[in-house]
Amino acid sequence: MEKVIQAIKKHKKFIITAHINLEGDSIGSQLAMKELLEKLGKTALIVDNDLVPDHYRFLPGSKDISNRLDRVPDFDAAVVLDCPTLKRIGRVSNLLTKDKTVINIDHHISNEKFGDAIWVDPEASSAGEMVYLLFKKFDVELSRDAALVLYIAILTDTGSFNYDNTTGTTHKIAGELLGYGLKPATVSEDVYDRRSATDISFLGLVLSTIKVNKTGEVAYLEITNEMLKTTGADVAKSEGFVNYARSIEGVKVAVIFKEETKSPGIVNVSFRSKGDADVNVIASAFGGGGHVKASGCVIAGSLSDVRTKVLSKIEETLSNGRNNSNR
Ligand SMILES: [Mn+2]
Repeated sequence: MEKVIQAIKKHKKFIITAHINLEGDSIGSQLAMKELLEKLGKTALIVDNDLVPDHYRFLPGSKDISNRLDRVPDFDAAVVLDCPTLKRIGRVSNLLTKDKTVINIDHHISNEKFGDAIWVDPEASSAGEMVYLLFKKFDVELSRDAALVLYIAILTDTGSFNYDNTTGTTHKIAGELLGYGLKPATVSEDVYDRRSATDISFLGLVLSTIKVNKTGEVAYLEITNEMLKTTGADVAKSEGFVNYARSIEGVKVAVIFKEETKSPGIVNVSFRSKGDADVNVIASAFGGGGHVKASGCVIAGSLSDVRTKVLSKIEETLSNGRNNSNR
């Protein structure tokens, strides 16, 4: 953290970025980071590979998140949030020429420790939690808006305080953020209860693909481009669907396979685990990564080929785990 603080102090003109497929933590931590830098007298522009999905556009400041690389003014340092690898920032990596200082703030266990100032804390629930600690460290007061976006970062990355990245510290910080006048029920409604009927039909269609393997330990869902076409749904609305597979009793690893909408022949795979299964190891085997209980990777191939490969890797990993614990 100290190196990150020094790097922030040293520079004046910043860009802030995060991973492709923006979600609660990446958006919330970036927006709060922008406020922190500006309150420290710096300039800061948020530029991402993707646009903010519709259902997060209610977040204050989200309109200022740009995906126009050609409109980025000169800068001397980049804060990269919630990214285990530089590859995850997509096109934005083209802006990070050698003369730029890269500040890596992340909580993924698979973080490759890229950049010039690195603060990686796999114990942190979210990048949002880490940005909150920076506010404290710099002794900068948060606005209510910053408190809101950080609360949402924590809320979404902990699955509403259900996952085991939730700690006493997480609750303590969430409690402090609520002190800025946030109402948990209202925030939860804004984040989770604004689905359209289309979103629910889409969920129904995805849930109908559920399959469980022979041992009952692996459950999986899939999203095809055909399903998106028939329902007219936005793939970004599928955040959290994988948890339905994870909620089945006895399931240790849940997976959702998504056909890439823009590039056919590419499949996005998201993993969630329950108990002691480590899905970071499984995703890493395919060049991805993330957390022990939540990870992802991108694999080239048809959906059925990718499914076969991934399921056999999971079963192999689970059976290795069994053999090791027998010893
Ligand atoms: Mn995160």
